[in-house]
Amino acid sequence: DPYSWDDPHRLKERIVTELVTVRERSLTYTDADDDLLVRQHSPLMSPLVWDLAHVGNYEELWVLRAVGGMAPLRPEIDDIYDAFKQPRRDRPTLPLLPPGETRRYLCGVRGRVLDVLDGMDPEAMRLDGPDPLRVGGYVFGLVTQHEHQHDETMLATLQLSGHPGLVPEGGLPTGRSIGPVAPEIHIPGGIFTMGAGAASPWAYDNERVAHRRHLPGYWIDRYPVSNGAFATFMADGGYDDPRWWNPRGWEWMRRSGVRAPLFWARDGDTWSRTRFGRVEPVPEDEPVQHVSWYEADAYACWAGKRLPTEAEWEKACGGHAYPWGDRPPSVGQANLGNRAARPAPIGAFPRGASPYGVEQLIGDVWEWTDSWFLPYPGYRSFPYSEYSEVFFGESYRVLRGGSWATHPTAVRRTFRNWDYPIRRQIFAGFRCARSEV
Ligand code: AVJ
Ligand code: FE
Repeated sequence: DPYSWDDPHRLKERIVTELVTVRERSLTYTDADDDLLVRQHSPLMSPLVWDLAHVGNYEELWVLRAVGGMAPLRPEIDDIYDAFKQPRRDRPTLPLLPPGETRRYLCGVRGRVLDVLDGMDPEAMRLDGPDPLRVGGYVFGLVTQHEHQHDETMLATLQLSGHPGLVPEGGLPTGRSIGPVAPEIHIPGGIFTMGAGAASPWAYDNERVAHRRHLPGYWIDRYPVSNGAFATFMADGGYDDPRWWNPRGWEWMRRSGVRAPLFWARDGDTWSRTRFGRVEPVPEDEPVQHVSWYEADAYACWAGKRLPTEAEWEKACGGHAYPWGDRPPSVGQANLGNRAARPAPIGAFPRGASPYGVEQLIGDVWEWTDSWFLPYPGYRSFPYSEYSEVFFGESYRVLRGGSWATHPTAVRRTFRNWDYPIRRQIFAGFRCARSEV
Protein backbone atom coordinates (compact mmCIF):
# COMPACT_ATOMS: atom_id res chain seq x y z
CA ASP A 1 0.00 0.00 0.00
CA PRO A 2 1.71 3.21 -1.15
CA TYR A 3 0.00 5.26 1.56
CA SER A 4 0.60 2.78 4.42
CA TRP A 5 -2.60 3.56 6.31
CA ASP A 6 -1.78 0.63 8.58
CA ASP A 7 1.55 1.98 9.79
CA PRO A 8 0.82 5.12 11.86
CA HIS A 9 4.50 6.12 11.98
CA ARG A 10 4.86 6.14 8.21
CA LEU A 11 1.45 7.80 7.99
CA LYS A 12 2.66 10.61 10.26
CA GLU A 13 5.71 11.10 8.03
CA ARG A 14 3.47 11.27 4.99
CA ILE A 15 1.21 13.82 6.67
CA VAL A 16 4.20 16.07 7.45
CA THR A 17 5.22 15.85 3.78
CA GLU A 18 1.70 16.75 2.62
CA LEU A 19 1.48 19.68 5.06
CA VAL A 20 4.85 21.07 3.91
CA THR A 21 4.03 20.54 0.22
CA VAL A 22 0.71 22.34 0.30
CA ARG A 23 2.04 25.28 2.30
CA GLU A 24 4.98 25.74 -0.11
CA ARG A 25 2.40 25.87 -2.86
CA SER A 26 0.20 28.45 -1.14
CA LEU A 27 3.18 30.64 -0.34
CA THR A 28 4.43 30.44 -3.94
CA TYR A 29 1.09 31.61 -5.32
CA THR A 30 1.03 34.52 -2.87
CA ASP A 31 4.69 35.50 -3.28
CA ALA A 32 3.73 38.82 -4.85
CA ASP A 33 3.34 42.51 -4.04
CA ASP A 34 0.81 43.31 -1.35
CA ASP A 35 -1.26 45.22 -3.89
CA LEU A 36 -1.85 42.10 -6.01
CA LEU A 37 -2.81 40.15 -2.88
CA VAL A 38 -5.30 42.59 -1.37
CA ARG A 39 -7.00 43.67 -4.62
CA GLN A 40 -10.13 41.97 -5.88
CA HIS A 41 -9.56 40.84 -9.45
CA SER A 42 -13.13 39.68 -10.08
CA PRO A 43 -16.33 39.81 -8.02
CA LEU A 44 -16.41 36.02 -8.46
CA MET A 45 -13.20 35.61 -6.49
CA SER A 46 -11.72 36.52 -3.12
CA PRO A 47 -8.66 38.71 -2.71
CA LEU A 48 -5.73 36.24 -2.62
CA VAL A 49 -4.88 37.27 0.94
CA TRP A 50 -8.38 36.18 2.04
CA ASP A 51 -7.79 32.65 0.65
CA LEU A 52 -4.42 32.51 2.37
CA ALA A 53 -5.71 33.48 5.83
CA HIS A 54 -8.84 31.32 5.34
CA VAL A 55 -6.82 28.12 4.87
CA GLY A 56 -4.91 28.92 8.07
CA ASN A 57 -8.13 29.63 9.95
CA TYR A 58 -9.63 26.34 8.66
CA GLU A 59 -6.54 24.47 9.84
CA GLU A 60 -6.88 26.15 13.24
CA LEU A 61 -10.59 25.27 13.49
CA TRP A 62 -10.20 21.61 12.60
CA VAL A 63 -6.77 20.55 13.85
CA LEU A 64 -6.14 22.86 16.79
CA ARG A 65 -9.66 23.33 18.12
CA ALA A 66 -11.75 20.31 17.03
CA VAL A 67 -9.00 17.72 17.53
CA GLY A 68 -6.45 19.50 19.76
CA GLY A 69 -9.03 21.04 22.09
CA MET A 70 -7.22 24.39 22.06
CA ALA A 71 -8.73 27.84 22.54
CA PRO A 72 -8.94 30.22 19.52
CA LEU A 73 -5.66 31.98 18.72
CA ARG A 74 -7.47 35.11 17.45
CA PRO A 75 -11.21 34.80 18.12
CA GLU A 76 -11.96 38.09 16.35
CA ILE A 77 -10.96 36.80 12.90
CA ASP A 78 -13.22 33.71 12.69
CA ASP A 79 -16.14 35.64 11.16
CA ILE A 80 -13.96 37.37 8.56
CA TYR A 81 -12.72 34.05 7.16
CA ASP A 82 -16.01 32.18 7.36
CA ALA A 83 -16.94 31.50 3.73
CA PHE A 84 -20.65 31.32 4.61
CA LYS A 85 -20.85 34.59 6.49
CA GLN A 86 -18.87 36.50 3.85
CA PRO A 87 -19.91 36.39 0.18
CA ARG A 88 -16.95 36.53 -2.19
CA ARG A 89 -17.90 39.87 -3.71
CA ASP A 90 -17.82 41.56 -0.26
CA ARG A 91 -14.54 40.12 0.96
CA PRO A 92 -12.31 43.06 -0.11
CA THR A 93 -14.27 45.39 2.21
CA LEU A 94 -13.52 43.27 5.31
CA PRO A 95 -10.83 44.22 7.85
CA LEU A 96 -8.51 41.52 6.45
CA LEU A 97 -5.16 40.71 8.03
CA PRO A 98 -2.47 42.30 5.85
CA PRO A 99 -0.22 39.85 3.93
CA GLY A 100 2.68 39.89 6.40
CA GLU A 101 0.43 39.35 9.38
CA THR A 102 -1.40 36.61 7.48
CA ARG A 103 1.86 34.72 6.91
CA ARG A 104 2.76 35.05 10.62
CA TYR A 105 -0.70 33.77 11.60
CA LEU A 106 -0.28 30.76 9.31
CA CYS A 107 3.13 30.01 10.85
CA GLY A 108 1.70 30.19 14.36
CA VAL A 109 -1.10 27.79 13.49
CA ARG A 110 1.18 25.41 11.64
CA GLY A 111 3.70 25.05 14.49
CA ARG A 112 0.91 23.98 16.82
CA VAL A 113 -0.55 21.65 14.16
CA LEU A 114 2.75 19.77 14.03
CA ASP A 115 2.63 19.48 17.84
CA VAL A 116 -0.90 18.01 17.64
CA LEU A 117 0.26 15.51 15.01
CA ASP A 118 3.33 14.62 17.05
CA GLY A 119 1.26 14.00 20.15
CA MET A 120 -1.48 12.01 18.40
CA ASP A 121 -1.86 8.46 19.73
CA PRO A 122 -0.86 6.20 16.80
CA GLU A 123 -3.49 3.66 17.88
CA ALA A 124 -6.20 6.28 17.34
CA MET A 125 -5.06 6.70 13.71
CA ARG A 126 -5.78 3.07 12.84
CA LEU A 127 -8.60 2.51 10.39
CA ASP A 128 -10.75 0.86 13.07
CA GLY A 129 -10.19 3.66 15.61
CA PRO A 130 -13.16 5.26 17.41
CA ASP A 131 -12.71 8.95 16.47
CA PRO A 132 -13.37 9.50 12.74
CA LEU A 133 -11.36 12.76 12.70
CA ARG A 134 -8.27 10.78 13.76
CA VAL A 135 -8.85 7.63 11.67
CA GLY A 136 -6.18 7.48 8.96
CA GLY A 137 -5.20 11.01 10.00
CA TYR A 138 -8.48 12.16 8.40
CA VAL A 139 -8.31 15.71 9.78
CA PHE A 140 -4.95 16.24 8.05
CA GLY A 141 -6.39 14.95 4.79
CA LEU A 142 -9.24 17.41 5.28
CA VAL A 143 -7.04 20.46 5.79
CA THR A 144 -4.44 19.62 3.11
CA GLN A 145 -7.08 18.90 0.46
CA HIS A 146 -8.91 22.07 1.49
CA GLU A 147 -5.76 24.15 1.07
CA HIS A 148 -4.98 22.54 -2.32
CA GLN A 149 -8.51 23.38 -3.48
CA HIS A 150 -8.01 26.99 -2.46
CA ASP A 151 -4.61 26.98 -4.23
CA GLU A 152 -6.41 25.99 -7.43
CA THR A 153 -8.93 28.77 -6.77
CA MET A 154 -6.00 31.18 -6.35
CA LEU A 155 -4.66 30.10 -9.76
CA ALA A 156 -8.06 30.89 -11.26
CA THR A 157 -7.89 34.31 -9.60
CA LEU A 158 -4.37 34.87 -10.95
CA GLN A 159 -5.47 33.86 -14.45
CA LEU A 160 -8.34 36.39 -14.22
CA SER A 161 -5.93 39.07 -12.99
CA GLY A 162 -3.68 38.69 -16.04
CA HIS A 163 -0.67 38.42 -13.72
CA PRO A 164 2.24 37.02 -15.78
CA GLY A 165 4.72 35.77 -13.20
CA LEU A 166 3.52 32.33 -12.25
CA VAL A 167 3.84 29.98 -15.21
CA PRO A 168 6.17 27.12 -14.17
CA GLU A 169 8.93 26.01 -16.52
CA GLY A 170 7.99 22.32 -16.38
CA GLY A 171 7.37 20.31 -19.54
CA LEU A 172 4.53 18.08 -20.61
CA PRO A 173 4.48 15.01 -22.85
CA THR A 174 3.47 15.55 -26.47
CA GLY A 175 0.11 14.44 -27.82
CA ARG A 176 -0.82 11.78 -30.38
CA SER A 177 -2.61 12.54 -33.58
CA ILE A 178 -6.20 11.36 -33.28
CA GLY A 179 -7.68 12.63 -36.53
CA PRO A 180 -10.66 14.94 -36.81
CA VAL A 181 -13.22 12.68 -35.14
CA ALA A 182 -12.68 11.75 -31.51
CA PRO A 183 -12.85 8.00 -31.11
CA GLU A 184 -15.44 6.63 -28.71
CA ILE A 185 -15.22 3.68 -26.40
CA HIS A 186 -18.05 1.28 -25.64
CA ILE A 187 -18.71 0.52 -21.98
CA PRO A 188 -20.89 -2.57 -21.59
CA GLY A 189 -24.01 -2.42 -19.46
CA GLY A 190 -23.94 -3.87 -15.97
CA ILE A 191 -23.41 -3.26 -12.30
CA PHE A 192 -20.43 -1.36 -10.98
CA THR A 193 -19.37 0.10 -7.64
CA MET A 194 -19.67 3.86 -7.33
CA GLY A 195 -18.19 5.97 -4.53
CA ALA A 196 -15.41 5.62 -2.00
CA GLY A 197 -15.00 2.75 0.42
CA ALA A 198 -12.68 1.98 3.32
CA ALA A 199 -9.67 1.94 0.99
CA SER A 200 -9.95 5.75 0.63
CA PRO A 201 -9.84 7.07 4.19
CA TRP A 202 -9.32 10.68 3.02
CA ALA A 203 -12.39 10.68 0.77
CA TYR A 204 -14.97 13.40 1.49
CA ASP A 205 -18.45 12.72 2.88
CA ASN A 206 -20.02 13.38 -0.57
CA GLU A 207 -18.01 10.47 -2.09
CA ARG A 208 -19.47 7.99 0.40
CA VAL A 209 -20.67 5.36 0.67
CA ALA A 210 -19.57 2.91 -1.98
CA HIS A 211 -22.72 1.48 -3.52
CA ARG A 212 -23.74 -0.70 -6.46
CA ARG A 213 -25.29 0.88 -9.52
CA HIS A 214 -26.56 -0.53 -12.76
CA LEU A 215 -25.93 1.34 -16.00
CA PRO A 216 -27.11 0.36 -19.49
CA GLY A 217 -24.32 0.12 -22.05
CA TYR A 218 -23.04 3.47 -23.40
CA TRP A 219 -20.32 5.11 -25.47
CA ILE A 220 -17.89 7.65 -24.05
CA ASP A 221 -15.23 9.74 -25.81
CA ARG A 222 -11.72 8.36 -25.41
CA TYR A 223 -10.39 11.93 -24.94
CA PRO A 224 -11.65 15.28 -23.73
CA VAL A 225 -13.00 17.61 -26.47
CA SER A 226 -10.15 19.63 -28.01
CA ASN A 227 -9.92 23.35 -28.79
CA GLY A 228 -9.88 22.43 -32.48
CA ALA A 229 -13.12 20.45 -32.20
CA PHE A 230 -14.74 23.23 -30.19
CA ALA A 231 -13.67 25.80 -32.79
CA THR A 232 -15.45 23.68 -35.44
CA PHE A 233 -18.66 23.96 -33.40
CA MET A 234 -18.12 27.74 -33.27
CA ALA A 235 -17.38 28.01 -36.99
CA ASP A 236 -20.53 25.99 -37.68
CA GLY A 237 -22.60 28.71 -35.97
CA GLY A 238 -22.95 26.76 -32.73
CA TYR A 239 -23.48 29.91 -30.69
CA ASP A 240 -26.20 31.14 -33.07
CA ASP A 241 -28.39 28.06 -33.16
CA PRO A 242 -30.90 27.61 -30.32
CA ARG A 243 -31.42 23.97 -31.33
CA TRP A 244 -28.26 23.00 -29.44
CA TRP A 245 -28.90 24.98 -26.28
CA ASN A 246 -30.66 24.34 -23.02
CA PRO A 247 -33.22 27.22 -22.89
CA ARG A 248 -31.67 28.69 -19.75
CA GLY A 249 -28.24 28.39 -21.32
CA TRP A 250 -29.44 30.13 -24.48
CA GLU A 251 -30.85 32.99 -22.42
CA TRP A 252 -27.65 33.26 -20.33
CA MET A 253 -25.47 33.17 -23.46
CA ARG A 254 -27.44 35.85 -25.36
CA ARG A 255 -27.68 38.13 -22.33
CA SER A 256 -24.00 37.81 -21.38
CA GLY A 257 -22.71 38.15 -24.94
CA VAL A 258 -20.57 35.02 -24.58
CA ARG A 259 -19.46 33.79 -28.03
CA ALA A 260 -16.29 31.81 -27.26
CA PRO A 261 -14.53 30.17 -24.30
CA LEU A 262 -13.36 32.63 -21.65
CA PHE A 263 -9.95 34.20 -22.42
CA TRP A 264 -10.29 33.59 -26.19
CA ALA A 265 -10.11 36.53 -28.65
CA ARG A 266 -10.39 36.78 -32.42
CA ASP A 267 -7.02 37.07 -34.16
CA GLY A 268 -7.70 37.54 -37.89
CA ASP A 269 -9.02 34.20 -39.13
CA THR A 270 -8.01 32.32 -36.01
CA TRP A 271 -8.26 32.54 -32.23
CA SER A 272 -5.77 33.55 -29.61
CA ARG A 273 -6.06 33.15 -25.88
CA THR A 274 -4.60 34.88 -22.86
CA ARG A 275 -2.87 32.49 -20.49
CA PHE A 276 -1.54 34.09 -17.32
CA GLY A 277 -1.04 37.44 -18.98
CA ARG A 278 0.49 36.09 -22.22
CA VAL A 279 -1.37 36.10 -25.53
CA GLU A 280 -0.77 32.98 -27.64
CA PRO A 281 -2.51 31.12 -30.46
CA VAL A 282 -5.17 28.69 -29.22
CA PRO A 283 -3.52 25.23 -29.47
CA GLU A 284 -5.86 23.02 -31.50
CA ASP A 285 -4.76 19.78 -29.89
CA GLU A 286 -5.28 20.83 -26.27
CA PRO A 287 -8.48 20.04 -24.34
CA VAL A 288 -10.82 23.04 -24.40
CA GLN A 289 -11.14 24.79 -21.03
CA HIS A 290 -12.94 27.78 -19.54
CA VAL A 291 -16.31 26.75 -20.95
CA SER A 292 -19.53 26.78 -18.95
CA TRP A 293 -21.73 23.71 -18.50
CA TYR A 294 -24.16 25.31 -20.96
CA GLU A 295 -21.49 25.59 -23.67
CA ALA A 296 -20.35 22.02 -23.03
CA ASP A 297 -23.93 20.78 -23.22
CA ALA A 298 -24.58 22.73 -26.44
CA TYR A 299 -21.45 21.29 -28.08
CA ALA A 300 -22.52 17.77 -27.12
CA CYS A 301 -25.98 18.31 -28.66
CA TRP A 302 -24.43 19.72 -31.83
CA ALA A 303 -22.17 16.64 -32.02
CA GLY A 304 -25.22 14.35 -31.74
CA LYS A 305 -24.18 13.29 -28.27
CA ARG A 306 -24.69 14.36 -24.65
CA LEU A 307 -22.58 14.90 -21.54
CA PRO A 308 -21.89 11.74 -19.52
CA THR A 309 -23.59 11.35 -16.16
CA GLU A 310 -21.15 11.27 -13.28
CA ALA A 311 -21.90 7.56 -12.89
CA GLU A 312 -20.90 6.99 -16.54
CA TRP A 313 -17.74 9.04 -16.02
CA GLU A 314 -16.84 7.09 -12.88
CA LYS A 315 -17.54 3.68 -14.38
CA ALA A 316 -15.31 4.52 -17.36
CA CYS A 317 -12.41 4.86 -14.87
CA GLY A 318 -12.60 1.19 -13.86
CA GLY A 319 -12.69 0.04 -10.26
CA HIS A 320 -9.54 1.48 -8.67
CA ALA A 321 -8.59 4.77 -7.03
CA TYR A 322 -7.32 5.99 -10.43
CA PRO A 323 -7.89 4.75 -13.99
CA TRP A 324 -4.46 3.03 -13.97
CA GLY A 325 -4.83 1.39 -10.54
CA ASP A 326 -4.25 2.33 -6.91
CA ARG A 327 -0.78 3.87 -7.18
CA PRO A 328 -0.63 7.66 -6.88
CA PRO A 329 -0.32 9.57 -10.18
CA SER A 330 3.11 9.61 -11.86
CA VAL A 331 4.16 12.33 -14.33
CA GLY A 332 3.63 9.91 -17.23
CA GLN A 333 0.04 9.16 -16.24
CA ALA A 334 -1.62 12.52 -15.67
CA ASN A 335 -1.04 16.27 -15.82
CA LEU A 336 -1.69 17.47 -12.27
CA GLY A 337 -0.13 19.91 -9.79
CA ASN A 338 0.50 22.84 -12.15
CA ARG A 339 3.53 21.53 -14.03
CA ALA A 340 3.10 23.93 -16.96
CA ALA A 341 -0.02 26.03 -16.27
CA ARG A 342 -1.90 24.35 -19.12
CA PRO A 343 -3.61 21.12 -20.14
CA ALA A 344 -1.45 18.58 -21.99
CA PRO A 345 -2.29 17.81 -25.64
CA ILE A 346 -4.90 15.21 -26.50
CA GLY A 347 -3.40 11.72 -26.32
CA ALA A 348 -0.45 12.68 -24.11
CA PHE A 349 -1.11 10.01 -21.48
CA PRO A 350 -1.62 6.53 -22.92
CA ARG A 351 -0.17 5.17 -19.64
CA GLY A 352 -2.99 6.87 -17.75
CA ALA A 353 -5.70 4.97 -19.64
CA SER A 354 -8.44 3.13 -17.75
CA PRO A 355 -8.98 -0.62 -18.28
CA TYR A 356 -11.61 0.33 -20.89
CA GLY A 357 -9.03 2.46 -22.73
CA VAL A 358 -10.50 5.86 -21.80
CA GLU A 359 -7.72 8.47 -21.50
CA GLN A 360 -7.03 11.74 -19.68
CA LEU A 361 -9.82 11.19 -17.17
CA ILE A 362 -7.57 12.47 -14.39
CA GLY A 363 -5.89 15.88 -14.75
CA ASP A 364 -5.76 18.35 -17.67
CA VAL A 365 -9.32 19.73 -17.32
CA TRP A 366 -12.20 19.23 -14.91
CA GLU A 367 -14.96 17.53 -16.87
CA TRP A 368 -18.53 18.79 -16.69
CA THR A 369 -21.05 15.98 -16.28
CA ASP A 370 -24.77 15.91 -16.87
CA SER A 371 -25.43 15.28 -13.16
CA TRP A 372 -26.70 17.63 -10.47
CA PHE A 373 -24.74 17.58 -7.21
CA LEU A 374 -26.84 15.20 -5.11
CA PRO A 375 -26.11 12.92 -2.14
CA TYR A 376 -25.49 9.21 -2.59
CA PRO A 377 -27.80 6.73 -0.85
CA GLY A 378 -26.91 6.58 2.84
CA TYR A 379 -25.12 9.97 2.78
CA ARG A 380 -24.15 11.34 6.19
CA SER A 381 -22.58 14.73 6.55
CA PHE A 382 -19.05 14.57 8.03
CA PRO A 383 -17.46 16.43 9.64
CA TYR A 384 -19.68 19.45 8.84
CA SER A 385 -22.70 20.04 6.64
CA GLU A 386 -21.31 23.18 4.96
CA TYR A 387 -18.73 21.25 2.95
CA SER A 388 -21.25 19.32 0.80
CA GLU A 389 -24.77 19.06 2.13
CA VAL A 390 -25.82 22.71 1.77
CA PHE A 391 -24.94 22.54 -1.96
CA PHE A 392 -27.04 19.47 -2.80
CA GLY A 393 -29.93 20.08 -5.20
CA GLU A 394 -30.57 21.25 -8.75
CA SER A 395 -28.29 24.31 -8.67
CA TYR A 396 -24.82 22.85 -9.18
CA ARG A 397 -23.49 20.48 -11.83
CA VAL A 398 -20.85 17.90 -10.95
CA LEU A 399 -17.35 18.08 -12.41
CA ARG A 400 -14.95 15.12 -12.32
CA GLY A 401 -11.30 14.22 -12.71
CA GLY A 402 -9.33 17.31 -11.67
CA SER A 403 -7.42 19.75 -13.86
CA TRP A 404 -3.78 20.59 -14.59
CA ALA A 405 -4.04 22.85 -11.51
CA THR A 406 -5.31 20.15 -9.13
CA HIS A 407 -2.88 18.54 -6.73
CA PRO A 408 -2.74 14.70 -6.88
CA THR A 409 -3.97 14.34 -3.28
CA ALA A 410 -7.11 16.36 -4.07
CA VAL A 411 -8.46 14.15 -6.87
CA ARG A 412 -9.29 10.48 -7.47
CA ARG A 413 -11.87 8.40 -9.39
CA THR A 414 -14.54 9.14 -6.77
CA PHE A 415 -13.78 12.85 -6.14
CA ARG A 416 -16.71 15.18 -6.81
CA ASN A 417 -16.42 18.88 -7.61
CA TRP A 418 -19.41 21.12 -8.36
CA ASP A 419 -20.20 24.57 -9.67
CA TYR A 420 -22.94 26.69 -11.21
CA PRO A 421 -23.62 25.84 -14.88
CA ILE A 422 -22.62 29.39 -15.95
CA ARG A 423 -19.14 29.32 -14.37
CA ARG A 424 -16.14 29.62 -16.70
CA GLN A 425 -13.18 30.83 -14.64
CA ILE A 426 -12.50 27.30 -13.36
CA PHE A 427 -10.26 24.99 -15.39
CA ALA A 428 -13.18 23.05 -16.83
CA GLY A 429 -13.72 21.26 -20.13
CA PHE A 430 -15.66 18.11 -20.98
CA ARG A 431 -15.98 14.95 -23.03
CA CYS A 432 -19.13 13.57 -24.62
CA ALA A 433 -21.06 10.34 -24.27
CA ARG A 434 -24.07 8.73 -25.91
CA SER A 435 -26.51 5.96 -25.18
CA GLU A 436 -26.25 2.60 -26.92
CA VAL A 437 -29.26 3.05 -29.15
C1 AVJ B 1 -15.43 21.74 -3.90
C2 AVJ B 1 -14.21 23.41 -5.09
C3 AVJ B 1 -16.61 23.57 -4.89
O1 AVJ B 1 -14.05 25.93 -3.51
O2 AVJ B 1 -16.16 26.13 -3.11
C4 AVJ B 1 -13.21 25.15 -0.29
C5 AVJ B 1 -14.10 23.52 -2.03
N1 AVJ B 1 -14.97 24.02 0.29
N2 AVJ B 1 -13.57 25.52 0.94
C6 AVJ B 1 -15.13 25.46 -3.19
C7 AVJ B 1 -14.10 24.23 -0.71
C8 AVJ B 1 -14.64 24.84 1.31
C9 AVJ B 1 -15.25 23.96 -2.91
N3 AVJ B 1 -15.36 23.17 -4.19
FE1 FE C 1 -12.60 26.97 2.12
